[in-house]
Amino acid sequence: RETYISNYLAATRSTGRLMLFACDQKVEHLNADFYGEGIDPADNNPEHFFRIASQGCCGVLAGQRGLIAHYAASYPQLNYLVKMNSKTNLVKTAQSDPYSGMLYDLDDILLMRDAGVNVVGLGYTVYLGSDYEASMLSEAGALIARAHAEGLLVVLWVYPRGAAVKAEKDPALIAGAAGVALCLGADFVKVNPPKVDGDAHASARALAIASEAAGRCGLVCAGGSTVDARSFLEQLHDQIHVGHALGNATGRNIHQRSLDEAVRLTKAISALTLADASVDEAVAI
Ligand code: FBP
Repeated sequence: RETYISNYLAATRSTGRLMLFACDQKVEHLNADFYGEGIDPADNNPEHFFRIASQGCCGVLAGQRGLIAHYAASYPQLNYLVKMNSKTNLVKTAQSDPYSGMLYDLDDILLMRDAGVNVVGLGYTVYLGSDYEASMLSEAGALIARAHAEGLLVVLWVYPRGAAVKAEKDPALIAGAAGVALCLGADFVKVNPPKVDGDAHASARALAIASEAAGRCGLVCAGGSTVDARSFLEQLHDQIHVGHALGNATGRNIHQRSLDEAVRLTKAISALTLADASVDEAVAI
């Protein structure tokens, strides 16, 4: 229990809120998120993640075990959250229901922790509504129980997806996803922001219903594709103050920028997420 509390405090920087830097896209989206038009060339080098996190400010760096293992010795001060499953986007969900399999066993992560890597938590994706939902739910449930016994916190990515799902960002489905994560025992649930056509504030109000449905499981939103920094911070401010999100989970909007810009944005996001800064205050950082 003491390990769990200290990991929780480290991950949330003693605020109870989460600033998660999502660095799992090298598997999820292959290299499309890291090289090409509109993406800073620095992003093609995986060490970019670690430079940003170490010079900037985040609660946890979330990525697959191997990515973390390759760089953690050079960046021992960071809090790591190991993503336990992943799949690539070559799996076309229009033709087949998605399944994201476990990549390694919890024991492998505990060995890594014993070797000195600062692993504070685990992540796992459930595709709700997929034909393989039952497998992912039971893997997630068992993982959470074991992780908690080992003092690790768990963030579930819960994405409604598959042939049975007509609209992945339907507000009622997102609220349902939040409740599923709570019932599995997750500490935080990461969802896509619900979509209400043409009205950003209505989307944030829909998010408030999902946050309430998540109960004692904190809800955070995926960042999505990169937009200008102020627009991103305004959206995040709405998610927190209207949608009652308990933090953020941002990937591309951070790492697709130059090191300087990305470092600055992590500080702005952290100020807004963890210290209730206004958008103007965050932009000025
Ligand atoms: P972004 O902030 O870049 O949107 O990352 C969020 C994220 O959930 C990643 O953690 C994950 O790899 C990816 O998006 C999954 O996206 P998709 O909806 O394409 O499966």
